[in-house]
Amino acid sequence: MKKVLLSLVALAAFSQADQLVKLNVSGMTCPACVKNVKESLGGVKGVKESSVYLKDGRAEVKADDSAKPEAMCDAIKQAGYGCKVAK
Ligand SMILES: [Cu+2]
Repeated sequence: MKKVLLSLVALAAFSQADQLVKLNVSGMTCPACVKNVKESLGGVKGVKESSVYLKDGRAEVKADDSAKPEAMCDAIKQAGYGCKVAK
């Protein structure tokens, strides 16, 4: 019984809150670029949802707390775009 309670506490500790990460993305010129950036973000661990704005060169990413903004930028850079985590 004690063991069950401990596992429940552990589970609760793992269900963290979401974070909203803002990124400045450069080099996007058309809707296909937006799609590429969205797909790159979707491949990053912890990312749940992303909105990418072509005109503004921005992306907003909903992710769980364990996700690293730097990893999101790395994924975008690997797809051939520039990225900086917005402060
Ligand atoms: Cu494009």
